[in-house]
Amino acid sequence: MRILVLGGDGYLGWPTALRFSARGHEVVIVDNLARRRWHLERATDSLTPIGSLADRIDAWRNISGQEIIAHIGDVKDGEFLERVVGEFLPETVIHYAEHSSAPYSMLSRAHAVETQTNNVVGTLNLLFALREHVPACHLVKLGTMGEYGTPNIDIEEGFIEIEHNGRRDVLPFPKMPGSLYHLSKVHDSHNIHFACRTWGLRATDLNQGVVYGVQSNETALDERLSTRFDYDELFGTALNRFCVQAVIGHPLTVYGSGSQKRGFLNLRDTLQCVELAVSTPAALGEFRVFNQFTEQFSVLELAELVSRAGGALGYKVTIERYVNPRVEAEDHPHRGGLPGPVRADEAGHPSRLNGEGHPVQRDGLPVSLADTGHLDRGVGHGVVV
Ligand code: NAD
Ligand code: USQ
Repeated sequence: MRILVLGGDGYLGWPTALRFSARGHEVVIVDNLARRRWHLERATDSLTPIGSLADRIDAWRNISGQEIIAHIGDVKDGEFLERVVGEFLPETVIHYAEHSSAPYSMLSRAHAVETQTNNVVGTLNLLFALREHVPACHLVKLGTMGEYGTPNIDIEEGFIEIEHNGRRDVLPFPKMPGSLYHLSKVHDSHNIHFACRTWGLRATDLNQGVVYGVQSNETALDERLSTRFDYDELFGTALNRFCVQAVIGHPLTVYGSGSQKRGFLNLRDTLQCVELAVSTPAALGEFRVFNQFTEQFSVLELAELVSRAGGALGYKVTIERYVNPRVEAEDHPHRGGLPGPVRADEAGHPSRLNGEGHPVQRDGLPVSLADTGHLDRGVGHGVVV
């Protein structure tokens, strides 16, 4: 299959490109290397020593004999994207090419405008390129659980049946996200839904929880294939940060009461979710939504798990509560709603796609901590709270 991976130089995009290339698919990457620039601007960096995209692609060719083609360019540039789509004629597009940091989007007007422009314009350009050149192509888009916010009802997968004044309809689930980044993903979802309804495109929106972990089967083959792994306060996600903090002896930075809940999944499960979605595409005109995470924890529960797992590996782990730098609900019944396609085996939610998860408490967390432990020689600039 011809697969276009937008954002293929990123944390999730690079291991995704490797996975599909390893399976023998024809893979083309688009990335404008913005993520690397954002770290340069803030003097932060990936803990894993990632090479340039060209070096990583060379390493993959040497190791696997497979070729990945990369185009360096911006999906905000509609003509560039049309050219790539028109020439490659992808059968599947996996779209990760977005600004991915909620706290970054909340720093200032300029950061908010940058985040929303980047994400909404890039996705709109993609929808027009697909309509023009490959209307039957399956778009797999990374959405996010945070699009839903923290309502006081169960979160459904994308849609909810509503009865109002005696009539019923199935409508998009109401969304009240907690950051301007998450709002950009809501706008994307609406635009993609529109393109499916109106133009007959096909798309799967994967609302994933917070991803953690360092390795996939392919990145583990050779250090030169590593994906990025960040632990700074803007781009490092909670569990990845806690793993690094445990290893270097920094207190785990629990924001506020720590009672805010999130759904979590291992990087290996992100790849499995994406593979499942790609191998069973949406129908023409269909906009599918899947909520994806293996388990749900409060941030404090998560810190306690890391503390126990770290202790078992010989690390002395402490937990500290910090004034929450984010404006977010801390006491709410749900965040993840019902676990989706790849989940801990005890969860009983029926789903159209099913997979084997790596639960945090089983193999996910200890493996992730051990992987992080191997990297501790690289922690050079501390963990910013
Ligand atoms: P990332 O920043 O590592 O990856 C995004 C990649 O896209 C980067 O390489 C960046 O350079 C590129 N990019 C950004 N804007 C671009 C543009 N305009 N043109 C071309 N390339 C561009 O982030 P990630 O953690 O891999 O997240 C990827 C996607 O998955 C994002 O859409 C994010 O919202 C979503 N997501 C991430 C997580 C998570 O926990 N990491 C969870 C749920 C959803
Ligand atoms: N948190 C802490 N301490 C920390 C870091 C975070 O307590 O050191 C808390 C935050 O306050 C928040 C929760 O942990 O309540 C999650 O924060 P996060 O930084 O791990 O994740 P978030 O900002 O929500 O964003 C990440 C990814 C984003 C993705 C999202 C999935 O960066 O790309 O969309 O997870 S979700 O949260 O389900 O929407």
